[in-house]
Amino acid sequence: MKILVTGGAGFIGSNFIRLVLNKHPDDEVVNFDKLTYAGNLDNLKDIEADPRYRFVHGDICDVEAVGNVMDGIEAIINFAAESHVDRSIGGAADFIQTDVYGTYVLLEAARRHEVGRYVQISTDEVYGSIRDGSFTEADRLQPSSPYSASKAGGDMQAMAYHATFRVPTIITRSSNNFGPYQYPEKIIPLFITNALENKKLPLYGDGANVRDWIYVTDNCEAIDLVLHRGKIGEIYNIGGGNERDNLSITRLILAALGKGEEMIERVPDRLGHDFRYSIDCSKVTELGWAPARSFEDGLRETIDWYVNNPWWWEKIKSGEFAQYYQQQYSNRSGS
Ligand code: NAD
Ligand code: TDX
Repeated sequence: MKILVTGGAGFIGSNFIRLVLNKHPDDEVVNFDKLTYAGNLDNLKDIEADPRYRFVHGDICDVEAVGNVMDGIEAIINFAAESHVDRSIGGAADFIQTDVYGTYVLLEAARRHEVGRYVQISTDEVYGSIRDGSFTEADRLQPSSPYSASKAGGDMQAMAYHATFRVPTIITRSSNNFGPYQYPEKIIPLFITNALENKKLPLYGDGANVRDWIYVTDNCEAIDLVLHRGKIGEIYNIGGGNERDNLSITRLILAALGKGEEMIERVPDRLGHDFRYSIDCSKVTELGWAPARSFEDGLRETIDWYVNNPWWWEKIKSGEFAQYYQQQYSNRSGS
């Protein structure tokens, strides 16, 4: 199969491309990525010479550029997005542009070129926060951040293109991913690398907010399964079944690195901070998927990866990220 992966230079997309090339010897992958601050070709260094892989620098909002890579494409997997909640609070325009309009451009390309499958990579955040119980795919969407509202807009376009034009869409909504190659603005890589640099770990609010964590390759396996065996027109929740509050994760990271709790700095809470995400994953489980990593093993492997690969994250943290973090941190400290 020849697959167009958009956003393949990011965290989950790069892990997905690696999985596809390893698992399916006959597959070819075109990685179409704008290389925003989060896109990084270092994520794919080990596979860039594979003859079944091709990188194309482009924006999913650019109709012509997308059209130019569609030749022979049998499936589109859309990972491309602005993905960080805090940045969406600082300004939502890029989120609406890429996550909604960009999705529309790809759906149009899928329609015109009659691709066999279109997989929209979405998030559990579209359901909003839930105090008790778990959301199923049939629950209504109640996004609370500009990021999750934009992702919900992309989902709605995918559903509409299936209903109206029979574009063969499938949506996956996963919980919080963690693992190698995650940009260090997200809590787990930020806290690991800050601890390694002897910098404080900025914990929002009281640290009681809960996320369900999934190791990135477990999500990639589920996406691969859904691509091949999922039912057209359906939505699949993909969660690790590892609900943890932020303070517990912070403590695990500090303990693993031999650091004390004085490294934690309580900072003002995120605006509109969702308290808890939880999804029911029966549908994808019935397809035959189960996560392979426990949270503890995945976290250990992730910490080891950041410890052993400073070449990857040190240049990120001294580049674009440094300015972003400075601004973010001074806003929160109120200074
Ligand atoms: P990421 O921010 O690491 O990577 C996003 C990638 O998309 C980057 O390579 C970037 O250059 C590219 N991109 C952004 N705008 C683009 C555009 N206009 N055209 C082409 N490429 C563009 O994100 P991630 O964490 O890998 O997330 C991938 C997808 O999974 C996103 O759609 C996100 O909403 C979703 N998701 C992420 C998580 C998570 O925990 N990280 C959880 C659930 C869902
Ligand atoms: O410095 C921090 N301190 C902190 O306490 C950061 C960056 C985060 N947090 C808290 C906020 C959240 O409760 O940690 C939790 C996780 O935050 P993020 O890593 O920013 O992830 P989240 O907001 O949950 O969203 C992530 O999961 C769902 C991804 O960024 C999304 O792309 C995905 O859809």
